[in-house]
Amino acid sequence: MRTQVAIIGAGPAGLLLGHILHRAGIGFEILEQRSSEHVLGRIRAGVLEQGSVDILRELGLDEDLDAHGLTHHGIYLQFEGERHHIDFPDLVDRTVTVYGQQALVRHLLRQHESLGSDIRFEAQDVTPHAIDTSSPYVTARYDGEEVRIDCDVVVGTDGYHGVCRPAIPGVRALERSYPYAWLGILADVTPSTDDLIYALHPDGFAMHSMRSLEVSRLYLQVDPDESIDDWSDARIWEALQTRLGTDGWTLHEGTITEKSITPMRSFVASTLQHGRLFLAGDAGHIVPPTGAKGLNSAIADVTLLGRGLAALYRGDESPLSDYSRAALARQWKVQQFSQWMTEMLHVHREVADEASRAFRYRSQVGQLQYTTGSRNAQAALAEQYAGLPF
Ligand code: RFL
Ligand code: PHB
Repeated sequence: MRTQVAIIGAGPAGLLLGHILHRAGIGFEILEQRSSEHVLGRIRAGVLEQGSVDILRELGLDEDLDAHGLTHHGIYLQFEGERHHIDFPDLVDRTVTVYGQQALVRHLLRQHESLGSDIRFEAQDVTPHAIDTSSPYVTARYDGEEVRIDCDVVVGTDGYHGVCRPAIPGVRALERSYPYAWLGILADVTPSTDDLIYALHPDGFAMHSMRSLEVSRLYLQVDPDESIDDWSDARIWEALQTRLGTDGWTLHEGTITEKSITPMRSFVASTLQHGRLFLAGDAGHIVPPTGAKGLNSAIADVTLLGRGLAALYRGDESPLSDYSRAALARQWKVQQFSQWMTEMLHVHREVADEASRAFRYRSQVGQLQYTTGSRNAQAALAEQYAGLPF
């Protein structure tokens, strides 16, 4: 078998890259190790930057987004029992859109079905080969048969645990982990807020997001070694009520339909390309979810990579050879923003002595007071949250 671009991984990065290549008239094939049901069942991210929305519009992939996406004009930062709004249109003339990754993946897949795209789910032992040469290929087992796909370029959109990054000789990991995790729930209840609430509370971080006008998404900071079995629904609501509570506001409770704990990590690969292999999305970098940047970074990467591949097939290799440098330059700005939001909003229980812990907490309150009190600081937050240019 032969194609122009072999894409490994059918998450949002791989599926969107397929659409970008289709638009450019470039042939592709996507190999995904999981079933389509599994891919469609993953919940994950919820916020799209304005630039991500613009890309989906340009590609004509905005029908479902327009029907179900919720335009948001900012976020709330809450601390010391008070809530402060950061107004994005006023500060930077931009908005963000709440639109679940699950809905995006469903729409991208449906559109691929109507194009008749070549996507192979449940492909086993997917392996890139000869990436140092101009004739790379990918092998896999599919429907009990060994397949070999010859191609011009291999793209690894196979997430953090994929096979493509380790295939790059000498690739290094620049990373840090955090001494906390997020317990996330989906609940059948109308959101109790118009914009997302990010709250620092002495018991830990809490957040109120949503998926629709009927479904709320909420998160709690927990210790990374905690078990979800120790968090009954009643205990979760009680913690959310305590951490998100403010005078005169009610958090409405509803049936919890999903709950899980996610560890938090910052990670960047030292390069996103080697020969004819390119990495995009979580395969190349991970952020803690506090800044809502993971999905958006995946969209930014494949946009850049798509432009590079289109130029390659017009006979100009230079944008593609600059891909890793350009994508990582943007990614490091996103990394520092995600780290900044994360450290400002979480309780640092790992700090051993009480005086240092109290100092840390009060300085975070000072940081939040400065951020909410200064128009310049608010604008810096708004500019980064609503998204840096692609
Ligand atoms: P994905 O989504 O992990 O997809 C990778 C795909 O590759 C497949 N795969 C393989 N296929 C073939 N062979 C192999 N050897 C393979 N190994 C893996 C996998 O099965 C999978 O289908 O990566 P992608 O496409 O780069 O997309 C990245 C995003 O999923 C991720 O960054 C976001 O979900 C992160 N994230 C958030 N990002 C945001 O922008 N805004 C948010 O609000 C936000 N919230 C979140 C998040 C992630 C979370 N979790 C659970 C990690 C909230 C949470 C709780
Ligand atoms: C979500 O809705 O899942 C979500 C929103 C904002 C974040 C993280 C997650 O920062």
